[in-house]
Amino acid sequence: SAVEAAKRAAAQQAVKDHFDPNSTHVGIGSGTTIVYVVEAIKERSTNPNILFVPTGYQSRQLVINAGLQPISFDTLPDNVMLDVAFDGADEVDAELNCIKGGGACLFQEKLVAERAKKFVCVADYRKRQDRLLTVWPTIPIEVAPLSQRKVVAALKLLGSTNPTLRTTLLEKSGPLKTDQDFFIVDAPFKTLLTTADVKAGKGNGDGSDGTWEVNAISKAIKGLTGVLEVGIFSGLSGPEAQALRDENKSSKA
Ligand code: DER
Repeated sequence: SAVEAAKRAAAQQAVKDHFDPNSTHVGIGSGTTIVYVVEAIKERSTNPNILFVPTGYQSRQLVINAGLQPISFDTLPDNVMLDVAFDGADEVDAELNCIKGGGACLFQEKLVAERAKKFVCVADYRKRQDRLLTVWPTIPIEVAPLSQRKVVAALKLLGSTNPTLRTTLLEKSGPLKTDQDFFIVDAPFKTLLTTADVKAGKGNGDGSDGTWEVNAISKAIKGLTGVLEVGIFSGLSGPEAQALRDENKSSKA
């Protein structure tokens, strides 16, 4: 299909541009696009000693089935940063902020993304929007089961119309459980403003006028007791990315 071809093309380009065969540690995300990333890495990888950090059971199985060497995130030596981490996204905005969590793997995905010198988001044309929550309707949030009802109530106070506990009706009766044995709450919000939007006066961005900026809503949700992680990946990650961000700011100044 055209979509699968687009996913494969995005993955091939991402690996061509950002996979260095001399890498020692590479992060592998979750979802369907990442399957093409692993295929492309397999085609280019000559070094059998590269260690691949998965972001959940599906990602780990993908690495193993490709004959690549997995290493668990919690056995990484403290001083080791991943050379690069590849992952998909549900939506990406003009500032490269991402909505992630469609596959309910957002916690380990964020752990790995933040441990990488460079985070490469592989997303086909469907994911690209000016602002987050344009097409993808909700922010996925990983929540401790005991706190789920309280978190839903708090999300409504932040302006989410109908936060919903994710269930897997077809595969299992009852709520979906993540690889951490937590719940996912999907919280709809109005389209999120970028930092540029707030600077341009398009809204307060702090919820006071009903509009939220990407980082502000992410921080507000993360601050709720019982929330493990929020499916908003803001900007790039890692020290190299910080330098890019600073460079961007100075060039825009
Ligand atoms: O859950 C995630 O964040 C995944 O990366 C995901 O939603 C992207 O999935 P896709 O590559 O199957 O669209």
